[in-house]
Amino acid sequence: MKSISTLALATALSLPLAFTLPAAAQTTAPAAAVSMSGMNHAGGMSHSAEMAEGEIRKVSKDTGKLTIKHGPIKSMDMPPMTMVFTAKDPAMLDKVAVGDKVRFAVADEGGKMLVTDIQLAK
Ligand SMILES: [Cu+2]
Repeated sequence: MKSISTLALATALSLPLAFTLPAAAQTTAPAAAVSMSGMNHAGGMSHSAEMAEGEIRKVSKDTGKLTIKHGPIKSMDMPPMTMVFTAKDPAMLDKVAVGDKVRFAVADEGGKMLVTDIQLAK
């Protein structure tokens, strides 16, 4: 029951994207490509939801920060590196431990790198 409604929601969310992309490609006008990359920067909703891979190096509960050795993050134009992120929700710090392999979503909030979602990877 629960998984079916989740699937329906995911389908509803992904359908508009699936239709938008081929439609934009069909116009083949350079302007379409420019406006699309512009939208990615301005809105960035679907892009920042993209999950990056990483490994937890440090959990700082007092400051609410996570040090993550991460792989490339295309949406942030970042090569693999180890860096400090701020956890959007302090509860995230209880879900992970040093050495854990994780998948996480990052958002750039006024220059501050925010982990908006994190989950353990196998
Ligand atoms: Cu980085």
